[in-house]
Amino acid sequence: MELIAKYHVETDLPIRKAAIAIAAEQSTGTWTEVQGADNPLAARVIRAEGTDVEIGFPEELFEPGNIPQYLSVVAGNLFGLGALKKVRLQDVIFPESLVRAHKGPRFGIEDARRILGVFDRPLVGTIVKPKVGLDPAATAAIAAAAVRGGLDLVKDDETLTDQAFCPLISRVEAVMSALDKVEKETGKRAFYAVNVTTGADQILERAERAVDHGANMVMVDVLTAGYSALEVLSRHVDVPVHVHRTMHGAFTRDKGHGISMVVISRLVRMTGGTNLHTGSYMGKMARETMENDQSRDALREEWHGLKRVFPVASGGIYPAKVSGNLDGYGIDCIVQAGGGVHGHPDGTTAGAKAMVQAVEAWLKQIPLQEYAKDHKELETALKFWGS
Ligand code: RUB
Ligand code: CA
Repeated sequence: MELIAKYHVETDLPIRKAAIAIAAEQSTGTWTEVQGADNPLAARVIRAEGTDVEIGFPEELFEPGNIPQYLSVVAGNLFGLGALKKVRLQDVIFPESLVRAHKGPRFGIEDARRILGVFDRPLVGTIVKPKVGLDPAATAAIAAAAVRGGLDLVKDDETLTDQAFCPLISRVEAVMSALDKVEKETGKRAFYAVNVTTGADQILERAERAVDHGANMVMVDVLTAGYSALEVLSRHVDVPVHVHRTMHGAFTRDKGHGISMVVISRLVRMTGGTNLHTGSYMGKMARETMENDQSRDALREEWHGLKRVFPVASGGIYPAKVSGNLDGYGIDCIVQAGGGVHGHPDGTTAGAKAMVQAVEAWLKQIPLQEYAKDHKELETALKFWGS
């Protein structure tokens, strides 16, 4: 079996020559002829047409279970090859043995739904805002206000970890005790994804400590911390993992160069995320919807028996942007708003209700303006941010 890597390549060389250069650089060869480079571990060019290149890498080239090593092969030094003007890794078809060397999510979509008792609608989440600067008590008050409004998930911003102004353990304790109180009063259960991102020497201990202090979900910034950080969490920590993709724009933004969100999605599913930010169809960071579709499918379609992962639409979302995202992602997704909840003129609980109402309107296929007539939080949101 082979691993097939698909690239977009821009070069002045004949495309086949460029493809051969990539295959050589990333397997047995180098810039000049060396003896023995035509051995069975040599990669081969499967396709080289226009700007499309597909390279087949023999399975034996890879160390099963070692994601950093896979990346050094399919997404390594080729990005610096002087003969290529641009190169983007668009997709990777992994052989079954490499996928199976990873366990995938310990908690998938179905598990997260079972924990919440929510089965028939998209989940609605929020990021606590202001992004940073709140102390644990203030963070907990905002989280509780959001869940009172009906939200299923409250998460930290990606830049909040364990700073002195809001120490992680005090934060977990404060937020979880506030959410327990809301659950006792209203029956509404929600996840709190506490951001445990840190260096490799500490992340597991930090996450375990967070869980010991009540955390029911942990969050990791996968691209800054590394896929191995996610993998260690999903294997050893007994709660679902929310995966933020901060820094992805450095790889994904240029459609001619870098690494696609689809590849990131596959790696996150292999290494065990429960939720992954995959981009929005409408929002402040909305980009290519085709890549959203492909990432969504990579997370949710049957794939060597691995559990399914929630795509998360986030970034500049408010009630009027909900339906466009749900049209793209469907029921099995999380739609999330920070400013679009806490910036509501009547506060966080009203903002949360307005988001939930926008999801209800989509589910019932009722136009938002129509639904807003007897849902005052939504009505206020549409007036304030536009519809
Ligand atoms: C959203 C937010 C998210 C990013 C992520 O806050 O804090 O971290 O938008 O973007 P707000 P993506 O709702 O106030 O914009 O999900 O595209 O990676
Ligand atoms: Ca953020």
